[in-house]
Amino acid sequence: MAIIRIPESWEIPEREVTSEAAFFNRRRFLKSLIGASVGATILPILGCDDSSENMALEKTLNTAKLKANVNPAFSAVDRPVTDQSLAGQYNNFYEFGGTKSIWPAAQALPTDDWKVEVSGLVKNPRTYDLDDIKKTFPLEERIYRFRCVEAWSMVIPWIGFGMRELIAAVEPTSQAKFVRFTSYYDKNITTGPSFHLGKLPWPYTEGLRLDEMANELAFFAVGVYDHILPKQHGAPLRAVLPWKYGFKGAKSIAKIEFLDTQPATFWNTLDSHEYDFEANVNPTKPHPRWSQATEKFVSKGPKLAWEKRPTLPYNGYGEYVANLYV
Ligand SMILES: Nc1nc2c(c(=O)[nH]1)N[C@H]1C(S)=C(S)[C@@H](COP(=O)(O)O)O[C@H]1N2
Ligand SMILES: [Mo]
Repeated sequence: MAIIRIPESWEIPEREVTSEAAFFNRRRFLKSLIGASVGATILPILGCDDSSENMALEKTLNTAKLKANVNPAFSAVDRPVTDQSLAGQYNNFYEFGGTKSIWPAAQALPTDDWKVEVSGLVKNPRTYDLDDIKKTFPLEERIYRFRCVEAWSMVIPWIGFGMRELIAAVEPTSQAKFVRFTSYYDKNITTGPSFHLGKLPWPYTEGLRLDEMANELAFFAVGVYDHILPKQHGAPLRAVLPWKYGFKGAKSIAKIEFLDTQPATFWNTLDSHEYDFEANVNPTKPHPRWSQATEKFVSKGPKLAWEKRPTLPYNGYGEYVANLYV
């Protein structure tokens, strides 16, 4: 069946992927990343080769160490953990561009003195800095399956804490029925993909029902692969909701608000047919433009390679969450 459709203004045109200016800026950027520690002499005069690009990538992933005991309930899944450098070079973070290769651009995210405001319908509103978060909430590691709505998947070892711990600390009032996460946004830094400058409903927002947020699986990550979150993964705090499509997991969260009505969210505002608010992983419910019955799994490196796998209802987490949707 061939469907001819007119791309929306915010979709990625071919030129975005191969833009010459972007390519050369990237090279310059990669050089500046490596230059400081290694010295420019090893770089070929004309730009970066494969190995220097790998070194630049490794540098972005080599953030401060962060160790936490693995939660035995989430210590393994039915497939291998995705290689750290694959997960760190294939990302979605539209604030930094419309391709998967946003890791160099994402290094512009300013994470020093990060504050997270928790407000709205709560008894104890509070602004946390990252030290407060690490001191207040017991950190643990969880190995979770990760499924993007675009039908690729990974397995990621996150470090963080259950969202229910935050609920217990701030005590939502009886009027609170939803939560909204708002990602960092500064139009001079998070410049987005060039093709739709000014047209997207920034800042990136996402949301949950309060009972979804209180589920055991709902998680805030501050680390991954035994390090604090690299910027491309949404440093310093991002949401991880393994039974939902990846877009629900807002990165670089600056604000968490408890609300009495369902909030408008970024992708849902752009196209409610393609990106519903609930967004539970469901192999029997196709995306309007592709099937969700299978996925391309990114496993072991060193190079990006895809393995076809069946997609599981609720991404394999039905025993924890199916009762939320009866
Ligand atoms: N702020 C923000 N959060 C975001 C996104 C984004 O573009 N901006 N992309 C989402 C999507 S579509 C996915 S698949 C995941 C990707 O997370 P990862 O790059 O750490 O794998 O982040 C989600 N969170
Ligand atoms: Mo995604």
